[in-house]
Amino acid sequence: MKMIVGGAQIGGIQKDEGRQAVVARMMALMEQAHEKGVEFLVYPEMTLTTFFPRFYVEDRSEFDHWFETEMPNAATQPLFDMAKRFGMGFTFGYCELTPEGLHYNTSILVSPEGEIVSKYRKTHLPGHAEYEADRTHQHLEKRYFLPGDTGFNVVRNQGAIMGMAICNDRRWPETWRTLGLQGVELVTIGYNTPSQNNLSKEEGIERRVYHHELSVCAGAYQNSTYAVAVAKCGMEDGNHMFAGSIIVDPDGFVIARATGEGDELIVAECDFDKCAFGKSTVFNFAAHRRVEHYGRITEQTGMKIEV
Ligand code: CDV
Repeated sequence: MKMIVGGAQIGGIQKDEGRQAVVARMMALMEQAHEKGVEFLVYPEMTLTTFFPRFYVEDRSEFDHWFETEMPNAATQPLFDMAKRFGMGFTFGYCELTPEGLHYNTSILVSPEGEIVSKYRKTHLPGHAEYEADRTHQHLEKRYFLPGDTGFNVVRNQGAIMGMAICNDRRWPETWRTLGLQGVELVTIGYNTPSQNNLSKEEGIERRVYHHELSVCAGAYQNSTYAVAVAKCGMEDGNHMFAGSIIVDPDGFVIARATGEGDELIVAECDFDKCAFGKSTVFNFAAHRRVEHYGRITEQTGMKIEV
């Protein structure tokens, strides 16, 4: 079963850029995608707003205006309408404030009929919860979000088994294997990855991009799944985030790649029948996994040196 899949990379969103302007940019990319025959489109993490965890506020409720209390809402409804008109499925990330007052870094998967068929709340929140004066850049995701309560789930959408992860999740093999164990064929990942996080230990942008790509390619290969990883990138109010959006095949090869740091569409044809080979050979989980030796994965969080 073949599907043309797109990744809609979004360039920087400044603090004063409203939702409507961002949704207009998303719709321009969706229109391009439609012209290229895209049937399913992936947008980044926190697509609707700037990456505000860069900034500290003592009273975190001052940042509630970055969160959505319903989805779709007035700002995003035109995007849902356009996708339905095109018969295109899509996924995007946003900041969710629930009726109970809980804050999550969320993504949703929307069917071509315009129904939200799956919701995922980010599991692995990087960074810290309090202002850290010795850092050159703050990364306050732990201040503004709760760890997600959904876990990693899959849904059958447009004939393929799809699962979502968000940004930092892509670096954790547990994410991929949990989806792989459910037969995932397409993993979608939106991300905002700062090029610099702490100048006192500068890694360099090339190394950071390499680690991003390594994680996605390895996760795709080791679970024999396609993966689409899409950036929000470029400059946001003086902070740079790297681009590097990619589509990866079940052999772990990059089959589409963004070339710039702005709004950009990447497209690839995914043949989901190709997922079967790895899933039935090297990564035939039923035949080869040895769960009796994996207990530490769920029983232990941090490293313990006992020798
Ligand atoms: N938004 C993110 O989760 N960013 C992290 C950075 C902080 C390392 C990432 O894993 O890309």
